[in-house]
Amino acid sequence: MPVELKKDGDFAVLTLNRPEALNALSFSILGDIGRALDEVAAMKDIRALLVTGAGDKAFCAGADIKELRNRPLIDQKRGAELGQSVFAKLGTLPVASVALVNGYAFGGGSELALACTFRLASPNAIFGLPEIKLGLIPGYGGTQRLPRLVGEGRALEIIMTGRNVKADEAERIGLVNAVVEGDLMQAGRDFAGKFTRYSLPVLEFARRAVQRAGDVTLEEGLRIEADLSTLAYRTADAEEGMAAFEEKRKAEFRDG
Ligand code: CO8
Repeated sequence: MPVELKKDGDFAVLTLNRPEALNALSFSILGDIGRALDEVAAMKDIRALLVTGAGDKAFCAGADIKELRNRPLIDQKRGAELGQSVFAKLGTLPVASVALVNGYAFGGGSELALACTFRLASPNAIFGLPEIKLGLIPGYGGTQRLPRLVGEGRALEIIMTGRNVKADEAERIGLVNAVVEGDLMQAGRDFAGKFTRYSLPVLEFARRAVQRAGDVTLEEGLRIEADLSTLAYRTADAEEGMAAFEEKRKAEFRDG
């Protein structure tokens, strides 16, 4: 299967499994990712999603260029909308996602990683939005999500030159949360393990509030924060967290 979804303890693991084409995203694979993310949204007993690519060479080399070439224009527009809507699902999942970038992440591959909540990279990871070299521009969210992470000037430079961004630079400019040596899957579990013991709905409120920061005015953002922090305050988990503080014990959250 070109997209595999399995459960591994507290985690759902989504693997792009088309290593012979460096996990390139055909339209059918985008559809598979969308369906897999719907399944993740319905999973009851997971606390985070890990996203990775099969093989040791690539996370994902982007949209399938051979397929893109042969599509009529109307399908291309639908293709961009499909990619955008599938990747947007990552932002509305009830759990956070961590992209484990284990090699090339080009074009749609970088955009998939950008749509995840967090990104970890192996030292050989190489990011890029090389669409300009194909006479294209990014179509699966890159022009919008990259500047939100690294700033407009750097995003424009990366997109307009199509240049590669190696792992160490990606970490320096905030494109990835960390570069990790060794077992990237274990690093992903350890990274997510730093937040998965907290209340899931409250983590979701935090994600929703921060994700809106790049979209709205400060005034509107503060209103969103006030609403979401009030929702958090009303949970039984907030009651438990504050009681545990006073009673000098570890809080036991129940995701409600
Ligand atoms: N699409 C299709 N096939 C691919 C892709 C791809 N994106 N990337 C690699 N492959 C295939 C190769 O064709 C090759 O297959 P074959 O053996 O049958 O020839 C196999 O994967 C291995 O690749 P290489 O031999 O090229 O491996 P190298 O190690 O020499 O090079 C690279 C690795 C540098 C990653 C190179 O493969 C490469 O440059 N790939 C293309 C990267 C790229 O340009 N990605 C951006 C694509 S465009 C995009 O993602 C968004 C477009 C906007 C869409 C909007 C819709 C309207």
